[in-house]
Amino acid sequence: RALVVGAVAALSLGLAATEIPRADATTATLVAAAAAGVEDEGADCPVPDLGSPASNSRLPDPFEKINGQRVTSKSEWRCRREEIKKLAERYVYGEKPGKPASVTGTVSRTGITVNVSANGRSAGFSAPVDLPSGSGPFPAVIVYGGFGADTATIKASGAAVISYDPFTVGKEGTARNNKQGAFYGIYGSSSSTGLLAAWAWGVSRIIDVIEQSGGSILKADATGVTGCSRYGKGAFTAGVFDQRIALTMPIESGSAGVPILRGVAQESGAQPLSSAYSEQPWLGDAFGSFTGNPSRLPVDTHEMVGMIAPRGLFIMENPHVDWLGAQSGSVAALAGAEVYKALGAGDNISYWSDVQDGTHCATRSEWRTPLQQNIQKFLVKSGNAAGVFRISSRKSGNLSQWRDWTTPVLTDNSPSPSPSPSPSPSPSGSPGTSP
Ligand code: MCU
Repeated sequence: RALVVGAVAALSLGLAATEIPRADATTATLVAAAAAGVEDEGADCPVPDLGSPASNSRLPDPFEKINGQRVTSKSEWRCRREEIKKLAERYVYGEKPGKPASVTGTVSRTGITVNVSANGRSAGFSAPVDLPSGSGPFPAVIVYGGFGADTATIKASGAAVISYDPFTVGKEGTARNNKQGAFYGIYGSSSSTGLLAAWAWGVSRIIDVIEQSGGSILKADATGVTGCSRYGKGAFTAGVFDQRIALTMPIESGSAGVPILRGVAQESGAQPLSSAYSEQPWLGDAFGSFTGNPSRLPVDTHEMVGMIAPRGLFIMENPHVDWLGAQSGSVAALAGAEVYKALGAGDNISYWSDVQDGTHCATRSEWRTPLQQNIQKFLVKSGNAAGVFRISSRKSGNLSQWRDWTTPVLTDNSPSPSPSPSPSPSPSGSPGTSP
């Protein structure tokens, strides 16, 4: 089970754990505040017909639009991101509906309640809150499940912990045609949306309630999300699909999480796609026709990483357990980091798999400092540490083997029919704009 075969060993050849500190601190400050005020900034973008998927054994080009043209400016990314979102929903996760007609609820110093009604149906769930010391209002980290996240460090860094039980929103252990939980109470037990998108929808509804609460206890613009293992898959998906989340921190997420889907399909010992699809209805029903041929997927998880850009992302992985596909995780991070770089936000993504303890979801001393730094930078907004890539030599992927595209140098603004001659050097509110 702990076998590392030829391919993996060869890729790791001669590589010690690498630490690549990122430069460009000024840009980081600008984009650190880049969490959007809305769940989906590109909701108004016209997305062409998604077409039918063509086979590609390498990672799809994140910068190539559905119409075949490449993105040339940062401002174009907003609508390219929306295309990726639609592809991700259609082929991987199933649809995550937007904010329902009615979302109400309460935020107290000890808990959050959420009540939703839509389609003539109602559902609700709640989540305990644990505040750090001080008077607040506080940023918060939504922690999926009850293990694997270092909640003591989260609180010591100044953020509240919201304990989210995703099973209240989408239960595990059901058949695909009989899904249960608050999400499926609204959208129907035969909804083709998988648990990960349903759980993400629940996170978005928690953020709706925080926004509506007036901000005296929890700040609405400083929400992070984390979780380990299946909850790492969930935390990643939540960050992908809600641009109000300022910091996404998936831990040891494995297949259906961060690792590229094309990669886990051939990484020795990694959880096969068919297994990830059938173990629980995590992914959308439509993914079922791709488990045997991920090359036909018109999207892969490096583009989900790109959907999180330029917001804070700290990917934590465990290279000691083959099942977790950490080599494919490193490729997702490296390829997704190309989107961050193109947006001038290369400093906002971190990846760390160089850890000693092989125990799945252990609390790890190696992650304490980067965890604290990410929370300070993106949630407390008091720090500006550079992102770090520390890829374990045990499971280090090779990006050049996986891509046939290059990273464009994006101009700041799209060519506009009527360019506005602005003398101001500071483009206000333009995410990812670098000086
Ligand atoms: C890594 O996450 C999962 C994995 O996909 C499953 O195959 C295994 O059963 O459980 C892992 C997990 O959630 O462990 C807590």
